[in-house]
Amino acid sequence: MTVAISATGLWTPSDSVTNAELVASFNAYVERYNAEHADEIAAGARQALLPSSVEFIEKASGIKHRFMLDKEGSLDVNRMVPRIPERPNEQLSLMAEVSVNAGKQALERAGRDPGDVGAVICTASSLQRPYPALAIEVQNALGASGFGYDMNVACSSATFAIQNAHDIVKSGHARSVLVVNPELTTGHLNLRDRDTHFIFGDAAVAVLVERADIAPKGAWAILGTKLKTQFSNNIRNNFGFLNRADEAHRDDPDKLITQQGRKVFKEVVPLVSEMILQHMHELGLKPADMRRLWLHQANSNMNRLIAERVLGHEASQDEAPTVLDVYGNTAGAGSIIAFHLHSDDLKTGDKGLICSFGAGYSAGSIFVQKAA
Ligand code: CO8
Repeated sequence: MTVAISATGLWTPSDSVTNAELVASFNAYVERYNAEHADEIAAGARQALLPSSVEFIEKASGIKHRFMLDKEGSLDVNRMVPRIPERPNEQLSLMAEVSVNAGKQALERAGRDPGDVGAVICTASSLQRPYPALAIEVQNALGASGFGYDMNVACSSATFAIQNAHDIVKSGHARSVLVVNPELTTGHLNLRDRDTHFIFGDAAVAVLVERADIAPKGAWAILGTKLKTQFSNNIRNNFGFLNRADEAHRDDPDKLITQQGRKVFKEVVPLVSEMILQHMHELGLKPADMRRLWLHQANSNMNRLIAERVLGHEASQDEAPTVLDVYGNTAGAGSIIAFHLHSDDLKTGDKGLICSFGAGYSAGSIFVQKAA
């Protein structure tokens, strides 16, 4: 039985932040920090902080802009953390709310009622709480049947969940599975860290995975899925429920995302390109068969190199679209945003690849073909 991606949905916050705005806030913080510690810095007892720059960010990452849940709190130099008031338990939680927004859009685009959905998977690089599972809250809010569960594979959260959904449909546990991937990354971003403050943005996506024989016209048949992991500490976040048991380190910077960006770049490019080429070979596909690559959106230079290694030539924006300039890195949601925004123009029979890569390391590839 063939399994298909019937439709996708996308939710973005209304707050929009340019590099210039982000850098102005960061540099104001640096100036204040250096002034406050001027004596120690002059005595060599403390290192001065260095300013950030718009030119560096654009050249090193390709990011020009991102959407954020709360611009005011994130840019306020006295705070530099989004302001997100807690909600009472009776109210839909924030991650469930943005998931429902993206999920409803995917269902509408597929012409599907929520009651047709037999399972919900909520997948994200950071989950709002351990339990009850957000997926079950989303299932309840939508009025879907069956079951729901949460999972987390950092930037590969969406592709790993699509593979789970594919297997659920294939084995007959459900005919329609809704994958929701709410990425509220700015909640776990250290806006005082020069190396990472510019990288992430907020968004939520949804992917409806169904039996191909019930999928709507123009759905995407899944030709094959492949997942790979290889342990690395180069992207790490030590936030967790045991933090409260060691008060001395509870609020250290490693309880937010930290990364060795250079090392990640060098190690992940060959890992992912080789994985894609091997998967392509296993499916009997050739680079020339690929109409489009929807790659993870972490860094434009990284995507350029991976696309070139896969296709055998430098890829155009049409062959490997980038959404980094507008969205920044939205963790698991990046490749799905690229697919959501840049797939309607493809024709019946066209083949493409959705591919994610990130912390773990983790990588997921999903080859698809547009159905009639
Ligand atoms: N402004 C100005 N200069 C800067 C800045 C800045 N903001 N930051 C660094 N520099 C300087 C450095 O000090 C350095 O100076 P020098 O040469 O004098 O030492 C110089 O610029 C070069 O620095 P780098 O070598 O660090 O710069 P790179 O060219 O490597 O670019 C990047 C840095 C953009 C981070 C790049 O390495 C990169 O994108 N790497 C890939 C990272 C990646 O793919 N990460 C995946 C993350 S996604 C994931 O899985 C996480 C999921 C969790 C999401 C939720 C989190 C919130």
